[in-house]
Amino acid sequence: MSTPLSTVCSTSDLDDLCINTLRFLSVDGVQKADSGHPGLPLGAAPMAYVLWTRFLKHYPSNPAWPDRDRFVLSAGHGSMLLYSLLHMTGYDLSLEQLEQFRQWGSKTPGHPERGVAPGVETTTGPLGQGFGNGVGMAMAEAHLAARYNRAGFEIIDHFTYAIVSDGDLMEGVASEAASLAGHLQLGKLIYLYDDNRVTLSAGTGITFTENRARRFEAYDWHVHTVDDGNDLAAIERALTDARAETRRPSLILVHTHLGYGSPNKQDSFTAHGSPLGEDEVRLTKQNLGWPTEPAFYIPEAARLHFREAIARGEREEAQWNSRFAEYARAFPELARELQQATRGELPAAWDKDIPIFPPDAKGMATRVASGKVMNAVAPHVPALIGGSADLDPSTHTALQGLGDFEPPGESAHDRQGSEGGGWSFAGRNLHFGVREHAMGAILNGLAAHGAIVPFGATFLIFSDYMRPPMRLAALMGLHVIYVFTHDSIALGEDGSTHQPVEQLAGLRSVPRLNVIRPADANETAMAWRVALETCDRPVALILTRQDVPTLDRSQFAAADGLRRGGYVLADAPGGRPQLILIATGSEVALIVAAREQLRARNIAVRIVSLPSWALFDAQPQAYRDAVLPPSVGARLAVEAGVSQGWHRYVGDRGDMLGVERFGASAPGNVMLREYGFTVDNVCARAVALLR
Ligand SMILES: Cc1ncc(C[n+]2csc(CCOP(=O)(O)OP(=O)(O)O)c2C)c(N)n1
Repeated sequence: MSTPLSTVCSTSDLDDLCINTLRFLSVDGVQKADSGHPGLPLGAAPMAYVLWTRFLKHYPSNPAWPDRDRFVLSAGHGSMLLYSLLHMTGYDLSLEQLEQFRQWGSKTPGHPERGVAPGVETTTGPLGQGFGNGVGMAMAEAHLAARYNRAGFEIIDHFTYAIVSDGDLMEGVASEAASLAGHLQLGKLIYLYDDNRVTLSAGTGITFTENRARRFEAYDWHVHTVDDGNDLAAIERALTDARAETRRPSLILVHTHLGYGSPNKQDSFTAHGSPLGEDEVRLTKQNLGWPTEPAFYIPEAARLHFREAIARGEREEAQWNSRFAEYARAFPELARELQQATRGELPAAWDKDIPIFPPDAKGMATRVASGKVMNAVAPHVPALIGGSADLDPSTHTALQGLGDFEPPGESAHDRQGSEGGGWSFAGRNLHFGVREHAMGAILNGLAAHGAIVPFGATFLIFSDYMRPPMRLAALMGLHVIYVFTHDSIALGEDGSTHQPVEQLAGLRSVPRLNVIRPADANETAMAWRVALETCDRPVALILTRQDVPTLDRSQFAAADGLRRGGYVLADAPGGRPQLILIATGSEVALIVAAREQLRARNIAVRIVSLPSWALFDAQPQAYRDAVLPPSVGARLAVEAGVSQGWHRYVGDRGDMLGVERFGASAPGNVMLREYGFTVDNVCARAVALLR
């Protein structure tokens, strides 16, 4: 039976009313779904309330307004708190959607997913990722502000906020990202830490006892503590201080109680990840002076107060629009460039300087070709920024003369490794340091921010260190470009620890991640075109350390066949092959040579370059059958990686020359020979298929 608020609710205080609305929308959502995490919203609602009603610059009617503040709920398991905030402040997320939390087809999945509910900036849930995403967003803001703002025209000027939890701070990726954020002096990055000292299965007393404040001070963060997470004035003061601190990122440790208000579960891990239970929900509501019924109760006063966000946002957006219009009159070129980047479009003639590489039997490593292409493109594509995890000389990903993204001022004392062109946030070379995992998370933040197409580079083997954010990039459909070099056992002497074997198969298994392993310099140029033109997903370029011949395209099919994922490089006489050889990347040169030998033995051979399974699989069946005719069962695939997955292209009667064990230390040519990547062996394996 419904009880009117006036007779039960012991408080008339508007703040309490609003905070309890967030708390109990969250609790009721979890209870109805019979699944979810009520503990965090109960404890963290006050800090979320202060941030969202007194500081956050946003416009619920236009969640894509470019200069909005960014908010990340890094502790994504507290998703009902975010959904409650979005609903209450007037985003297009109905109460029915909150009631459908975690249900099929709803806009309120278990953890917040970018693109599903409006206002969700990034997908979170895997702890620590949101922490890294926020750093990327703050880097994007700093870069765009340095590039586009002009005196009197601060058109890029926003904060990045997050709520982070114990779990976020425990994850290694947060340490990497925090270290870099401190070094970079990202003063507009402000994290509220829900310091409740309880995780999923225990108190932090058994796992996490370091001094978090001193840890972040050591990273050169500005650290502030709020002793009582229900003290709104203290939270407001801390946020005001954090915004006034322009040099260092801020961490505000807010002491809260997991499951606040629950008589039997507060401060216990039992409040973390399961519904409170109907009895406990009732007791908690009673304890906090909330009507026990109806569920999903929203007092009108609370709704009206939260909805002030709409008028405020409308005002702020309108002011920004007029500032931007003035800016566009004063700096039309810059304004056009920024708008184009924000829309995710490439500028006209962006590709006019991409080289055509002449045929060359010695050739060049595809990592080298990639570096040349990047440097030909970057001057025309201002949105392209990125860097490597301390591997620039090896990955060839430096954008020469386009500046180093570093804080201006005294930290510029050591300029070893500078790419030239200036030392400031306008620099387009990001130095991630040896931090692959944070690099992946930061790339996601950069891309999610908008107006930036980020790239990140490392050795293919170390893609393993960044798989979690890569998966999220694919899940979100973010336009991120990965440059992975040293792509096989052929990298040689560094040995088995550095020789990728299973990485290609692993990356290819990620839905919506386009993996491209180009065969030569011209395929590499084409791969970069695809990477830049593909806006709705991440692309991983897989490149060699060693030289590969640049094919003579007057003898072989044009490299733009790469756009279709796979193509006939050279055919048998009359287009009637007895045998098909298929390869990717550096092994294409091997099947090209094998073809010569087999032709000399009067065997009708077709050779196929298959740089991208994802693109090839997306082709119509007729095209795929034209490249790999079902009537030709004798097919040999050659790739210096595990054979897993190749049977779909070689079929039951085909074979695969791959690498089914770890590598070893030896010069690259010795490695290839010992592992059977020789023309003779390819021919022998191929001929065996004809018997
Ligand atoms: C990378 C990762 N590992 C494990 C989990 C499962 N998990 C979800 S929440 C949680 C503990 C969270 O504790 P805390 O961050 O303090 O959140 P709170 O208990 O305050 O809600 C764990 C282990 C996860 N979501 N992500």
